[in-house]
Amino acid sequence: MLYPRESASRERKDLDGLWKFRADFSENRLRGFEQQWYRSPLRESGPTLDMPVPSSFNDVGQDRQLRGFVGWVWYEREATLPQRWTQDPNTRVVLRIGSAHYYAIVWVNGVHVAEHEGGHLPFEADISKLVQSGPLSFCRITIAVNNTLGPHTLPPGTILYRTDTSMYPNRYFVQNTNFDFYNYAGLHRPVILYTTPTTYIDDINVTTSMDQNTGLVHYQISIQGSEHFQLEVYLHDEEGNIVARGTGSRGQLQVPNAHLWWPYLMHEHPAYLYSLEVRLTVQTAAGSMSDFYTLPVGIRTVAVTKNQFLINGKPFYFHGVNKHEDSDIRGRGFDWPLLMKDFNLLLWLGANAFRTSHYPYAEEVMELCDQYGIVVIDESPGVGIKLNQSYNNQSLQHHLEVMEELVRRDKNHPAVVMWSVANEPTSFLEPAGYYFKTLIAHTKALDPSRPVTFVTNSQYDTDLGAPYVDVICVNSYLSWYHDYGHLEVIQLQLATQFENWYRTYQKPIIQSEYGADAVTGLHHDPPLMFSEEYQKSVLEQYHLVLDQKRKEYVIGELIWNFADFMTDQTPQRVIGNKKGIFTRQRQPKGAAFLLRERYWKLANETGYLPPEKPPYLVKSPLTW
Ligand code: GCB
Repeated sequence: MLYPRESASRERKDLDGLWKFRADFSENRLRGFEQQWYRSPLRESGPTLDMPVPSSFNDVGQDRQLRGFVGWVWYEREATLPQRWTQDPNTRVVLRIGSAHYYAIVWVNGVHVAEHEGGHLPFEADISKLVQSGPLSFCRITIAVNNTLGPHTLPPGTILYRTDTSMYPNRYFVQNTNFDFYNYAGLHRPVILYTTPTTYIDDINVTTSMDQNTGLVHYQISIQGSEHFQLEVYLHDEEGNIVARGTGSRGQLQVPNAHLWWPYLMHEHPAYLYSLEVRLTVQTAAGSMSDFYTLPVGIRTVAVTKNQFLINGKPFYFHGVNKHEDSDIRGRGFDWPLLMKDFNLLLWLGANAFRTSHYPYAEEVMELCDQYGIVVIDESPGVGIKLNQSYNNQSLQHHLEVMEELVRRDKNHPAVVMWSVANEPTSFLEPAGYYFKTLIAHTKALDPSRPVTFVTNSQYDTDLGAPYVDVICVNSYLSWYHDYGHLEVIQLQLATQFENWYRTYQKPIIQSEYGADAVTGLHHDPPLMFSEEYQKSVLEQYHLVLDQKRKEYVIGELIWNFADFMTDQTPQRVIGNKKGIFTRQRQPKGAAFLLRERYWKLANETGYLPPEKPPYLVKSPLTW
């Protein structure tokens, strides 16, 4: 699925801003459907709130009930359309929702146009007929969103009905989940309208390889709307020069002396991006019609050996973070200032990679990773898969579809070097073997160019999914969730962990999570749990072992977590998870400085890098 870019043939209208909003507090949560709230403006069926989009609805207001609301919420907004969108029969008008968590139903002018399951991937509806059928130059968009998670959703959840009326009110229920982040909900990413001609470039698939110094760009373009068309493709370098050209819907472009796409800190000119300009021409009875789309292309290769991860044939060591899409007030809502702050912090830190724990991130994030050279392990929302029933056919089928949507969306990003199909499933349960075998094979079939993994916290000798992954990604919280306070056991336990996994599988290993909570500003020396000193000490102990094993087969370390983030309320969480090396407001804890020293040292040691840190030597991202 192509990211909606403007071009000479495509326009885009952003619908960000305040939408009308109502949560359906009726007992069965179905009043909105019973009364058909989509039929007429929302204000006519009852009171509404103003709700910002994109944003989670949870933390914007002062209402505790709305914060924890489970069920259907209704969004509505009217959009005025340019006349040519509604009058020109050769224009196709598309409504695109970047992410609606979790299940969404969409109406335009009261007519059902789309339904989508899954909170982290975009979906769209062709609404041309609806907006071109009458004299109206505006349309009313209604989106009902349900955040309920069940045994077969991704992530899974359970609704617990509390029936003891001596303890709970009538029909009382709570949403339970098996993951450690708040189930924020709403319209989390931009909602837009865009146009294409009625015959249009529907999708482009690009893979790249190298033959000596010549870059090879293999492309495949799919067209909708007509079978008779001409296609021209032009590959531009960063200066705008055309370096290769082709025709037809598939082919191979050759780029002599190609500039490769290198990760941040691996090359003095990281993240080199070419632009693939695609021009479609169709002859119609009314004359000729054109569509134009330009896709950024990074030429790079990825390969895995039994103890290395190779990018462009050179060993790559992941030194980075795990993130969340999470911040004050907006919850999981997309926000440009926050995004830039996060990227500036990654550059400052010397991080060359992150994992999209535990769900796909916004497309704008992936674009920035391409532009800055931040390598991505792209994870599906397969988190919290714990119960036996979450391995059944219905769950598997949905998981396969989610991987299809994810690969379709992110396949062209050079920054994405590996897919992660899940995080910490109960992969020792009997049905997990077939489940992960099928899921990983399917993902590889969708994209043979990238390795596939899932992140495990099971034991090396009982994990039934590990045989199918290309890279072992293992999480451990030594001296945190057990052996509390005993920093002295970390080195031995970590070395044992690595040796067991490597001996069993002979595959490269990433320490995909490790860390400790630290309440910012809380100090104690000698270090005690929850102090900044303890967090640093845990990291230091891990680093001693990582420094030995990275000479053998450990190919990366990703701290848990980049920043503090919101979770459900539990006795273990003090307004969220505090394992961030930055606070939720993105201010550094002591551990951030420790990691900064380490990451720059690692980059220096591997010899790729100018010896100074930003902002002095690295080009300001704003000029890239
Ligand atoms: C994990 C999970 C992550 C949690 C983290 C923690 O293993 O993958 O989602 O937040 O541990 O802090 O407990």
